[in-house]
Amino acid sequence: MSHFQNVNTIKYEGPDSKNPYAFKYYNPSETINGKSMEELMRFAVSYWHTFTAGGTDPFGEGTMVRSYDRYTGMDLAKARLEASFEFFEKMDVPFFCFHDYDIAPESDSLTETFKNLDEIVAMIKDYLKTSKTKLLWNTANMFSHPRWLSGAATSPNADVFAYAAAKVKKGLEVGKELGAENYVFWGGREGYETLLNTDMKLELDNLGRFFHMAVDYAKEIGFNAQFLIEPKPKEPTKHQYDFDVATGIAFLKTYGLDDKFKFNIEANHAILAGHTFEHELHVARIHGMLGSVDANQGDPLLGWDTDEFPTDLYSTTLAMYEILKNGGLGSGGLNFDAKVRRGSFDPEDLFLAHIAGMDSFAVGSRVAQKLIEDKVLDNFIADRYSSFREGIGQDIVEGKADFHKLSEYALKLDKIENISGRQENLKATLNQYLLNVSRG
Ligand code: XLS
Ligand code: CA
Ligand code: CA
Repeated sequence: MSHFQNVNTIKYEGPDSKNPYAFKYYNPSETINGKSMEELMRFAVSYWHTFTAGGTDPFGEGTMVRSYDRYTGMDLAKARLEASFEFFEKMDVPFFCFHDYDIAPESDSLTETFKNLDEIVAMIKDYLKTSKTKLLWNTANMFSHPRWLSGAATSPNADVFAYAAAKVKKGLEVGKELGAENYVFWGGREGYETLLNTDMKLELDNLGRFFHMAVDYAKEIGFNAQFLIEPKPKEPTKHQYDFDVATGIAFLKTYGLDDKFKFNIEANHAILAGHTFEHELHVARIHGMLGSVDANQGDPLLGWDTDEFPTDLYSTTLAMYEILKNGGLGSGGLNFDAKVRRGSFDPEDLFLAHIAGMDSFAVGSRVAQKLIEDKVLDNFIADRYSSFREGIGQDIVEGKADFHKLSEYALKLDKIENISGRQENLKATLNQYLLNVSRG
């Protein structure tokens, strides 16, 4: 049966198209710096927001109208799976992502949970034989069930730690079985509410131990996916341990894990951490640790994790700038960890939302590529730091200066001449590129 009978495969029709069910800017085969848009952006659909979420909020029930709503339990899981592969095909996306809990129901018995999972994983494996859409990453949900109320690998309860290990062990096996290119660790409830009851040192040490065990097990079973940590500063706990990329790097280095992990950076989480999306991408990139992206946007007026579909062209442009500078995303991709609003309850809204997100990143990729080609920012930045390419600046960079030499130099200076940072002009130039380049 068809779950989305009102929608056909979405195609590129160009910027003048009035067809809502067509891409205006995302042209999968168009080349950006030697890669097709499809290969560069590697879009993924998130299973949880698209097929599992129903539009509930703290004030009300779900609003979404879905063909599979009449089922429950494993029948619901199977109907959702059928709908998902129809959706992937019609959206023509190369990837999808899921939590174990999204694809198969959890029960109080771990044995039964794994049995449910095995049954659905076997079905996914079958779909993957013919589907173009592959698994970008999977992960374990270790935050929804009450057992995780004080965290998983950072729980004060060793039984919970063991349970979490069993879930991730299974997740790694599933990832290998389905050919996942990455495995994601988002902290969930790995954080704390108050120091009055928390042994932070033990919790962090345990988290380090947990990640080492995961690395060892993946190696043991020959699962070569890239491991990714997804930082988030707060929500659900007040203090999340993986606050932002910089905190994540410090953690990974402290526990000797920095060569095993990269980062999955979510736009909305960057904002919650008081950063911009591009800041987080940049920090990861300059450390060689930009792995994958959860492409969404937050709302500064709300201040929580709203997971909206990305439509802000400034943000997509600056994000694509970092991604292009990174030489692409390697085994990562742009995963729409984004949900349609509660009022957008039609199944068709799922298509319209993904089109909006993909078109926004397509515009971003074109504009960013042109900015790079024309060296707009590169030349400006090179000039701004030119004092470090000659004289005393070059000595500093080459390690030929110490406080004696610098002090002697400074004492002889009669005046210091700074140059303008030209922020406003650079922003106007960005506008000019956005307006002139976006149509392709
Ligand atoms: C929640 C996170 C989560 C991760 C995967 O805020 O974004 O959905 O991406 O567990
Ligand atoms: Ca996410
Ligand atoms: Ca989020």
